[in-house]
Amino acid sequence: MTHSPSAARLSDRRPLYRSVFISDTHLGTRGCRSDFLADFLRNTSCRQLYLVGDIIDGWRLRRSWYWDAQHDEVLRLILRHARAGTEVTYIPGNHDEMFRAWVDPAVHGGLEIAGIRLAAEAVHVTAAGTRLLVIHGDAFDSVVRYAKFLALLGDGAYAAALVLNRWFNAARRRLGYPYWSLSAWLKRQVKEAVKAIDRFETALAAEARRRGLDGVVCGHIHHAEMRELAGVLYINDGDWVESCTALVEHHDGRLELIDWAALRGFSFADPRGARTDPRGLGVSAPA
Ligand SMILES: [Mn+2]
Repeated sequence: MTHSPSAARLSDRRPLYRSVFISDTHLGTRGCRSDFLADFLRNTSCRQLYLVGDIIDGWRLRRSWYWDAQHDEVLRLILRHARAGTEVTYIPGNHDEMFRAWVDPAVHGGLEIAGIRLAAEAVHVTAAGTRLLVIHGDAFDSVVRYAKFLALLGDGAYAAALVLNRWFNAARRRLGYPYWSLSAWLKRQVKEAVKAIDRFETALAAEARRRGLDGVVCGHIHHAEMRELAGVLYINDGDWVESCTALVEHHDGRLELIDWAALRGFSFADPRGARTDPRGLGVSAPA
């Protein structure tokens, strides 16, 4: 007999997943899709929850600090998971590096606040015995802005760029300048972006391998991915700004990347908060 995830959650007390990994939520910025994230946290249960960096975005330095009730709700839900017995591990990233000062390497196991353990990194062992290095990944980043560039171009901006290129070169011609291809430049940039992502992935896989581990779980580049690389498993859990993805481990140790917005039928065009119910009952569970 098969249960839907929500039925399993209601019928017995076993959590939905063995572990859940999320990163790059960027709470404190307008970019954070906090309504989808709150919905995810409300409808998820797990033994271990890893917050893999860039969770709260630079509250001390940021000029355009943004916070609303939905952002509060996300924190409240994380604390609720911790209270309910979920082992929560917070691994700071570069946007929440203020927490890195709290991660004292001298203290074995790291600091714990309100049931949330702070650690620079972690090693997660799956039910199948796979040992994964859990780290944000910014230390292995050469040029991350390329990833954003790539995302931008993925959004149909390339077609717009071609139109712009025509106007641009018409103007250049009138001014007596030779033709300069914007589209060729963009193509070069995309190629560089792909190379930068590849370098990032290769560096992280190499680090896991160097430590004798079976793989790595990271975030940082907002690009969800799970594949074999250099003999180890490279997994990126994505983000909650440009996509809404999480890595989940099932009780048998099987790892899966889930796209929460797609599972729920949410659209990024939806007005913020329109598709969520604070009681978590008004929307149907994912299939
Ligand atoms: Mn980052």
